Amino acid sequence: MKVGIVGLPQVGKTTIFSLLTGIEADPYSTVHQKGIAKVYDKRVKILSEMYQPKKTTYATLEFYDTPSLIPNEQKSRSQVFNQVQNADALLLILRAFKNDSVPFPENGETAFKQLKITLDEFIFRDLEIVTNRIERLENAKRKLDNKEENELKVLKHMREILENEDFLSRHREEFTADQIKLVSSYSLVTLKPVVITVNLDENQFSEKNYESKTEVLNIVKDYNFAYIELCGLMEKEIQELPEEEREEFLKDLGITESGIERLSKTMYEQLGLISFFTVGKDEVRAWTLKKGSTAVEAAGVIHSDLARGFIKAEIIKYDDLINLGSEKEVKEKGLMKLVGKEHVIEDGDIITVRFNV
Ligand SMILES: Nc1nc2c(ncn2[C@@H]2O[C@H](COP(=O)(O)OP(=O)(O)OP(=O)(O)O)[C@@H](O)[C@H]2O)c(=O)[nH]1
Ligand SMILES: [Mg+2]
Repeated sequence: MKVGIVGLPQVGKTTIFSLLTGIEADPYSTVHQKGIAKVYDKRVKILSEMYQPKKTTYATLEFYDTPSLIPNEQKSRSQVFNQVQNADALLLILRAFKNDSVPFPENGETAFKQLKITLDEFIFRDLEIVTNRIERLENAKRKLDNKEENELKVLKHMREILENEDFLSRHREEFTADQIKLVSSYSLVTLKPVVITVNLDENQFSEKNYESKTEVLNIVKDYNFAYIELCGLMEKEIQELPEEEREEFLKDLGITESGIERLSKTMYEQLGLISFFTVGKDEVRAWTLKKGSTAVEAAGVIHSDLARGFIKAEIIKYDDLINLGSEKEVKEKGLMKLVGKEHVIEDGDIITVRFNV
């Protein structure tokens, strides 16, 4: 899964990118990077303690940092959005933290103002693309085929929505899945899942409040965005702690999970993803799957050979394993299920695929 980090100048994009990926990014560098973030999941750690495998592998998300999005500058807009074209979701960073040495974005001295400005940029970007394509189709010096005629119709409908300064995702039900497919190569940004991430300072974090929060939350609800608050600097401190001290530190702050853990979870929810596990002496591993996927699809995520030669899958529930203490107990209680290809996998399933080579 690929996630693009976008936002106005100096809101903390690179700081959050570094936190997520552990890549020490140079904030003055003009080269923008991608990096892999581990999806923290306590269950993986617990399974690993149980099986003592040679290797423990967490699920991952891929993040892309982008340059400052400068309002009303077409060049900046293309530069930023071209970098996140293939992203499955966007992390939109808003700045609330106070820091006298870092200026707020122009006209964006509250998180809400930044949000409005950024959403407009999303809309301009899609409007540009949709309008260009409409012109190209209309000026074609030949008769359009059926598919192109359909596409033109879809694009015109989309243009109308965007001209009303609205997000396409808010009108999703006005289009069929096939219609959306017709325009999928344009990677329209107002159709992508969005996670609003507000970067707070320590005071705001402990007060759970910042200026314009109510307005931000109204938009989040209205647009069906996911939402998370982070304190960039505090996260850095948490990350630098040895693992044993982390939990204690979080407890002192009155929270149970670091921002990065919450962010992974939010990302998973917004993207409709679940985790399943494979366990054994060699490796304990978490895998990512779209909600509603079947056993054979899960097998395919592990290896295409497992999907091709799929016979059955053994499934035990993570909770059963933890409650009963061992695979043996789970089997004796009859809680291991043997399932076929079409069985729908649930979050926390531990899977062993039986297959023909
Ligand atoms: N006090 C405080 N400062 C922060 C926080 N996060 C980032 N900063 C500072 O804000 C400045 C900008 O942070 P960056 O992460 O470089 O922001 P950016 O959005 O990547 O900036 P551009 O790429 O130039 O648009 C840096 O000087 C950071 O040290 C925070 O949570 N608290
Ligand atoms: Mg940056």
